Amino acid sequence: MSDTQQDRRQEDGEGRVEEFDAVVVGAGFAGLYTLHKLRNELGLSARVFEAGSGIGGTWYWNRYPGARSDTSSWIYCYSFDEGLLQEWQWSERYPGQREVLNYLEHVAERFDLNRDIQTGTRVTSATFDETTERWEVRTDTGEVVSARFIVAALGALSAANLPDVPGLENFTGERYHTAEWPHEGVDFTGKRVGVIGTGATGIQVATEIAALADHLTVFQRTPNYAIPLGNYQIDEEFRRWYKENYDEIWGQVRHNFSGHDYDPIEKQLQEAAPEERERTFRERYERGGFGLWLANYEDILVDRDANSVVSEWVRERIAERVDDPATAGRLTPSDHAFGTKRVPLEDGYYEIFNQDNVALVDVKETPVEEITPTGVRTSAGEYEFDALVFATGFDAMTGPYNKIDIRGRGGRLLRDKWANGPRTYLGLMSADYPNLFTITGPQSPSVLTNMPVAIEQHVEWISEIIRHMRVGGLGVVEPTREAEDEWVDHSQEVAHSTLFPESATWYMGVNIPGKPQVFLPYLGGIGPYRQKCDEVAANGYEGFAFASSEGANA
Ligand code: FAD
Ligand code: NA7
Repeated sequence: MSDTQQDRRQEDGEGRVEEFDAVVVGAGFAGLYTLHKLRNELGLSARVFEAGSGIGGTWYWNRYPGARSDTSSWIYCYSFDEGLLQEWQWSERYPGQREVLNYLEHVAERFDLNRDIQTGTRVTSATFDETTERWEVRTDTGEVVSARFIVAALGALSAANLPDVPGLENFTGERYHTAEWPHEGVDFTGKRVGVIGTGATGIQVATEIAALADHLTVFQRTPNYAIPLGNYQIDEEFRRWYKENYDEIWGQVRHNFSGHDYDPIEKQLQEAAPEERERTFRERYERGGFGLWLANYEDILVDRDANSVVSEWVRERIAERVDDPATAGRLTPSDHAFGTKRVPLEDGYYEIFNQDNVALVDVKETPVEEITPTGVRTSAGEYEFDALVFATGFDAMTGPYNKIDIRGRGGRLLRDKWANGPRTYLGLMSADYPNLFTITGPQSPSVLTNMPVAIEQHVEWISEIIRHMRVGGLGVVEPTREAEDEWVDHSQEVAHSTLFPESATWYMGVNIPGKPQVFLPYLGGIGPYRQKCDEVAANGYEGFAFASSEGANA
C-alpha cells in the first residue's frame, strides 16, 4: 500500500491537506506553553500532537510509586502568568507526580488549550518541502498535515531505555518500565520484586517498593551519590512568603546558572578551613535538595581536588547510614566525581538496605546473563521474581528526535546529520531544517537546569522570532552553518572545561550502546545562555538566515 493510500489526510472542504501555521509535537510543559504563546498571543493556527493518551509529558508517563519532582514546587512551574502563580496552591516542597499532572491539566484548561491538542497521536515523520517551504507532518494514526513551523517539544527525557537483555521477552511475571507505568497502578504487596537501575528514578521507586514487597532485590550497575530530599508540607505562612517574593525568586532563577533557587558560594573550596567546609556540607545535606550540588564552593565541578573533598564527604554519609559494611561499600561510588552525574535525591533510600527484605546485587561483580521465565540469572545464580521493574532511564535528548523521520533540505534525515553527535545553533535549530525549532534540545541548557525555566526561555524566544518573521514578511529561517559550527565547538569547550565529560553518564550518551559520546546539554548556565539568545535577537538574529516567502503569513 502506498503512503498516499494509507494517509487519512486532514482535509478541508476542498480536499486539500489541512494547513496550520504551526505543528507542535508533545504536550508536556513545553508543548502546552508553546500552544498558548503561538495561538493565544500570536494568533497562529496550531495543532499539537501528543503520543500519550493525555497531556502532561513526563508527569503523564512516569507514574511509578515515588515519582516526584526534585525541584521545589514554587519554581517547578510556569512564571508567565501572575494570576496562575498566585492562585495555584502547592502542597509540598517537592510535588509528587499526581500534583504536577493536576497542575498541567489545570493550565491546559485555564488557557483553553485542549481543543487544539490531539492526544494518542505520535508524529512519525516531518518532511520539508523546498518548493512550498512548508513541512508535511505524518502521524502513526495515518494523518498528514502541513505546517509552516514545527516546534519539537518532544522532551529531553521521553524516550524510555529498555536494555536489550537476553531473554527479556521470556519473563512470565509482571514487567514494568518506570517511564511507561500503568495508569491503574501496581500493587507490590507481598510480591518478590526486582528493580534494575539506581539512578534518580530507581532510587525513588526502590524506596517505595521496599515498604510493600515481600522481598526486593535492587540490581545496581553504578552506585550514585544520593543526598537527602528534605521534603515537607507547605503551610500557609510559607506559601504567603513565596507568593509575596515571586519577583525576587524568579529574578534569581531566570538569570543564575542552574535555574534552581541555589547559587554557588563565591569561594574556592581550598579557601575554606576544614571546619567551615564541614559546616557548609552538613547544613546543605540536612536541609535537603540540591544545595550540596548547586550551592557549594564554586570550584567543586571544575577542580578535581576540590571535588574529591566533597565526594569523600558524601561517601562517609553513605557508610554511616548502611549497617552492613560490604553493602555500604557496594553502594559507594568511586568511579565518578560527585555532581558530574545527575545527583539523585532520596528519602530513606540507604536505610532500605538495613531491612531484611531488601538485597543489593552489584551487576558489575556478578553480571546479568539473562532474564529467565521466572527471574534474573546473574553469574552468581538465579533470582526469582513476581515482578521486574526497569528503572533504566532514557535515550536522553537525541532519542526522541531519532524516532522521527525528520527530512530537511535535500531530503536528508536529521538523525543522519546527527550521527556523530547533534549539531545545532543555540540548541534551538539545526542548519538545513528551516522553521523547525527544538525545545530543550541538545546543546541547550535543558536537563542541567530547572527545566520549566529553560522551557519558558525557549518558548518566549521562539515566539519572538516567529513574530519578527510575520511582521517582516519572512517565511523561512534557519541557522547558518558557520553559526552552528561555532556553537557546537563552544558547547563542547564549555563542557570540557569541567569535570562532567569525564564521567560515564547519559549526559555523554554513554548509557545507550552505540550512541556517539559527546556532551549533550549546554553547560554554560541558563542565565548566560539567556543573555546570549537575547543578544543574538538584538543583533538582528545574528547567525540566522531568513528568506521571504509568498506564503509567509499562511
Ligand atoms: P516532556 O514532559 O517529556 O513532554 C514531551 C512529550 O512529547 C511527551 O508527552 C511525549 O509523549 C511527547 N512526544 C515525544 N515524541 C513524540 C512524537 N514523535 N509524537 C508525539 N508526541 C511525542 N526536571 C526538573 O527540572 N526538575 C525535576 O525535578 C525533574 N524531575 C523529573 C523526574 C522524572 C521522573 C523525569 C522523567 C524527568 C524529570 N525532569 C525534571 C525533567 C522533565 O522531563 C522536565 O522537567 C519537563 O517535564 C519536560 O517537559 P517537556 O514538555 O519538555 O517534555
Ligand atoms: P538514569 O539516571 O539513566 O538511571 C538509569 C539506571 O539504570 C542507572 O543506574 C543505570 O546504570 C541503570 N542501567 C541502565 N541500563 C542498565 C543495564 N543494561 N543493566 C543494569 N543497569 C542499567 O535514569 P533515571 O530515570 O533514573 O533518571 C533520569 C532523569 O530522569 C533524571 O533527571 C530524573 O530526574 C528523571 P549506569 O549508571 O548507567 O551504570
